[in-house]
Formats: sequence, structure tokens, C-alpha cells
Amino acid sequence: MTHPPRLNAARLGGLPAAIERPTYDRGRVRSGIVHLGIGAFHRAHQAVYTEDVLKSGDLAWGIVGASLRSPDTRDALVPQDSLYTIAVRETSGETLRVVGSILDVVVAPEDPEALIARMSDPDVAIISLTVTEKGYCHDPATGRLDEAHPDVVHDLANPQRPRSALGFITAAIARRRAAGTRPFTVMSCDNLPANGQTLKGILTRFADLVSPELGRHVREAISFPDTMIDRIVPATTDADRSHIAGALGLTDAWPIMTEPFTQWVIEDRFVSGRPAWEKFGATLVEDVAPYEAMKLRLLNGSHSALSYLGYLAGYQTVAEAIADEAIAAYVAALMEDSTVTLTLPEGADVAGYKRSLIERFRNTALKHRTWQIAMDGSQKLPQRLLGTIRDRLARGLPVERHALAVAAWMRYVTGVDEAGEPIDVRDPLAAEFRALADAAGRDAEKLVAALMGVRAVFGEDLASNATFVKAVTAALASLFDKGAKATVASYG
Ligand code: CS2
Repeated sequence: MTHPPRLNAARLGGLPAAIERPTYDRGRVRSGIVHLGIGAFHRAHQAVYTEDVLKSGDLAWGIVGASLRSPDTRDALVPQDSLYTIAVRETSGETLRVVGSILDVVVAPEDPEALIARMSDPDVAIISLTVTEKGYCHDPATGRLDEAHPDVVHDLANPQRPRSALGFITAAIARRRAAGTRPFTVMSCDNLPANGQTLKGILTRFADLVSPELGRHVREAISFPDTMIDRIVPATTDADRSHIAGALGLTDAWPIMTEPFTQWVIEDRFVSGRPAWEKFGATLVEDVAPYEAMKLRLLNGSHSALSYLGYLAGYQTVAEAIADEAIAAYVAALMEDSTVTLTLPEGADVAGYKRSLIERFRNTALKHRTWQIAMDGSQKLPQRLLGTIRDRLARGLPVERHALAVAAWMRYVTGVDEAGEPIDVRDPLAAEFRALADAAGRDAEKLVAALMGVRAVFGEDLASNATFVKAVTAALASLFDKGAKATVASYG
């Protein structure tokens, strides 16, 4: 098969007229942002808001992307001048746009010094991150730095050759401070509760371990806005690549597939300025917490429940799972149960929000795999499900539906599906879960006791809460006996 020529700056003019593209002079754009974790989510979200800022004529905010692990994104993007396509898909059709806000991509492990140098450039005012939950090297149950994490241990011993986001940010802060360069803002765009404040706590502790003066400097000079970020971005497939090549007449090695919906709520706390993202749809507020709890508990909580139950029931994608009316009814009821725990943003139409979530999940043009969302459950459960469970228990409310989602996660991490086939469980604690599951066998009571003993996920309180333990055990026993489809039907 012959491929069409590669997308690049020189070929932009030949794109079909309907495809939006950069209209500003990319050669004049300065690098105001270094983004750590240049994955699909960033390219569908922050990079697009920033593209609109550049198009409006403010050229101070180009993005240098960094991969903290693999060279794949750099290898895909740099040969095409870091340009890429975003395909906004809905059941009725698709809109394409070529984005130019990313100027360059660097691969941290190949040359850690080069990344520290980029981050220390005086033009840089913001370091942003999408490194996923596990990239924070923290204890998910408490939100504190995990000082025994191998990357933390490594980075404290090798401050000039770090591996983790924490190590790179700290090295750049120290270097800028020594050079008298203005401080930057550190903006987390991951799905963590109070992501800015949580990162501040983790990073300050890390810097304190480097030196108390550096810790003080981080506390006083660096700002960490909280953000709520929302857009569904399934992993790109080879079928997507061929489809985009056909539409562009050019090969894009890594186009991004996403939905029309996009939302960004940002705490306005930037020590060295920021792009006017609010002109292009972002909401700047003083307190992100109500938006974030609503999104994490309703969208992501439902997503995790759908992914474990859906996977076990044999559904490949979220759209397939939610098309099962028993699952749809369960998810709607789960969201109702979560809603009472929320302090809503002023003027929020929560009923409309929940309806729109179900619609978004039903988008059949997005092939969002249940397996993709099921990844890293140990890092996701606390903020998506367990916080809601704690709040309901404290009010004496039943927790059966949320317990079913937790039980489905437990059933999933046993690593064997309902047909006896292996499940490729991706999680930093996957091996530990598998060993606990193998020892417990199909005994729900034993498995619940073993997994709830993992304090990094469940904390100190939940394992000794009889109401919760009983609810999870009953749900898990039913999942083992009757399977996910039959079980979910009795929880709607
Ligand atoms: C998903 C999220 O993979 C997951 O865990 O729940 O990536 C989700 O699609 C986004 O948070 C939506 O904004």
C-alpha cells in the first residue's frame, strides 16, 4: 500500500479548503508553555484552546511538548513540523482541523538536560502537565508524596538527571531561581481532586527533601492553579490513521479523535501571566472545586463503573455498554446517588449535565474502549467512587450501587474474564492485585478483605466499615455467580 506524502508546514496550503489550519506565522511564535506528558488528551484540549489564542495574534504562547517516557509522539510529530489533525466526531459526522500550537517535542529520557534547559527559558511562563494519575508519584488515598516511589528515590539522588515530572519541575525551579529568572506557574490538567493544591503539596514536599530553602521558594514563588478539564479522547487506531490520510490527502502519523464537547475551568492564579484562554471557551474562576467534584464523581465515576461492568459484560466500547438498557439505567441511578454528595457550582443545571453525559457516552462515532478507561483503577477509584461512598456512609445513605462499581473493579483485576479468558490488566499495582486474587480464589469475602487491605487505594477507614464491606461482598459474589449482565440488571 502506498501512503500519501507526510503532513508538514510546506503542504498546509494544499489541504482541502474545509479543513481549518494555522493562519499565523509559526516562525514568530515564542515558547511560553512547556507541557509534560504530550499525549492525546493534551492535543485535544489545552493545545486547541492555545491554538485559538495564537490565531488571535498573541504569539507568546507556543507549546514545547515533552514525553517523559517513550519517543513515539516525537517520532510521529517532529517529521511533520509538530502539526497534527484533530477529528471532532459525532454520530452525524466529523470536522477536521490541523493544529499548530505545538512547536516541538522533546523526549526526556534521551536528554534530561535538554528538557530542564527548555523549562528554564525565560520566555516560559507556564509548565503544564497531563501525566495521568500515576505520574504524580503519590499515594492516591491520601494525596501525599510517595517517598518510597522508585522515581522519587531516583530523582532525589540524581537531581540533574530526573525521570519524573516532579524531578524535572524541581530542577527547573532551582535553576531559574539561581539564574534570577522569573518563576513559572505549574498547572496540572489531570483528573485529580484539587489537582493544583494536590500537586503543590507533593512538589513542596519533594523540594523540601532537596533543601528546605528550595521548599520555601516553591511554597512562596510558584503558583499551582486548580483546573477541571473535560473532553473524551479515545486512543487513535490504525483505522483512524487511514481514514484521516484519505480525508487530508496527506499522512498524519498521529491524528487525534475526540468529541464536540469540551470544557475547561481554571483557577485564575498565574504568577507570570497566561494566554487569554477565556476568550476561547475556558472559564476562569476563583474556586474550581465544585466543578471538579461534579465532573470527577459524575463523569469519571460513571466512566469507571461502565468500563469494569461493560468489559465484564463483553462490551468493547462505552457506546456499546450504554446501549445495554440495564447498564444505562444503572449508570443513571448511580449518578443520582452521587449527586447528593455534591456542592454544585453556582447556577449549575445538574440534571442537564447528567443528561448530556449519557448523550456523550452514547456517541457511537467514538470508539472509546472500556479497556482503556479500566486502566490504572488503583489511581482512579479514590476520587471517582470512594469519596462519594465515604460521603454517603457519613450521611447514613445506602452505598449498594457504588459498591457494585468497586466490586466490578475487583472482579476485573483478578485478570480472568467471565469466559475464562485473560484480561490484560494495566495498573501500577496489577501484579499485587493478581497475587491477592489468586490466593483468594472465587471466594468473594476473602477477595474483598484482601483488596481492601491495599491502603494506597482504600485508606484506613473503608476496610473496617461493615456496611461498605457487606455491600461490596454481596455485589462481588453476584458477579462471580451470575455475571455482570445479570447483576447490573438488579442494581438499576
Ligand atoms: C476516562 C477519562 O480514561 C479515563 O479514565 O474516564 O479519560 C475521561 O474520558 C476524561 O476525563 C473526560 O474528560
